[in-house]
Amino acid sequence: MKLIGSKTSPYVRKVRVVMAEKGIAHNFVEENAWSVETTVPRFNPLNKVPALTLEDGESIYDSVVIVEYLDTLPGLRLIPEDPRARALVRRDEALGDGISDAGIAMRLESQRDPARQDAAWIARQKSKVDSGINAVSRSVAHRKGGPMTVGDIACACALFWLEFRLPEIRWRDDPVLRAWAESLEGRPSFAIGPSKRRQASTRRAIVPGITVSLAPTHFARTVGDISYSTGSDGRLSSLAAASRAPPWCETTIGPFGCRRRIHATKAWRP
Ligand SMILES: N[C@@H](CCC(=O)N[C@@H](CS)C(=O)NCC(=O)O)C(=O)O
Repeated sequence: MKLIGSKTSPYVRKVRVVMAEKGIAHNFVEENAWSVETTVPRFNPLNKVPALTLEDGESIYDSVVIVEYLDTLPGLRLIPEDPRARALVRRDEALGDGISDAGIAMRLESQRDPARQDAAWIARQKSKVDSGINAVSRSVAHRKGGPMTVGDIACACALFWLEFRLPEIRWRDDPVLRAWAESLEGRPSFAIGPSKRRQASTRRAIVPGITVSLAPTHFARTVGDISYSTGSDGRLSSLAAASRAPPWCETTIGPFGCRRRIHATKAWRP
């Protein structure tokens, strides 16, 4: 099997976590649906990732369809058989995917030229993200543990994506979500994709002159109290230090794919 996707997509990450949990051997083909040279339409006419090619060459797409298929293969079951329990797990999967949909819509809109941005549209998507996060918290609190499901995986991938791309949405302030997220992050299957745990390995130094190096595919990070993100053109799009405005920072950002540096011009005191 061949999984076509990007390392930063929450939907792709959901599929990768399921594959890791079930021990399904596959090749991961890294592709960016937004690149002019993308090959994704060969596997999904909608030019979206993930897509999965099966042994006979047939492609299936949409993470929901892929995950449902994968769960029929041998290994840990992540979607229950019982119709009601199944519906609740699929609902939570839809919740996680819906948070990702709204978060991505918010981010795409806020990356447009400021004069062309629609603030009402961004606010509408933000309200879906906020109420979605509250619903995840309620679902986790209601279930009080139990086996991990595709619902947990979808919600966790959405929230980790938010932390990666929109770090100002501080869902970890909710103790229920924090404990749940930490228990999932501890699983080897979640070691793939962007996460707080991986940030430590990309950190070079956090000193008054802040220097941060990024893996090529990572263009948003929170390191210590510093949150920053860059657009796909590699230019800095946001930078924040805790509740403090960032005028003390000067940035030198290399071209996309290169090491980027964020350099403070003055000593930074929290
Ligand atoms: N419902 C789809 C959503 C897939 C999706 O939107 N993927 C994004 C990557 S995060 C993408 O490929 N976007 C490209 C585009 O919308 O043109 C799924 O669950 O697979």
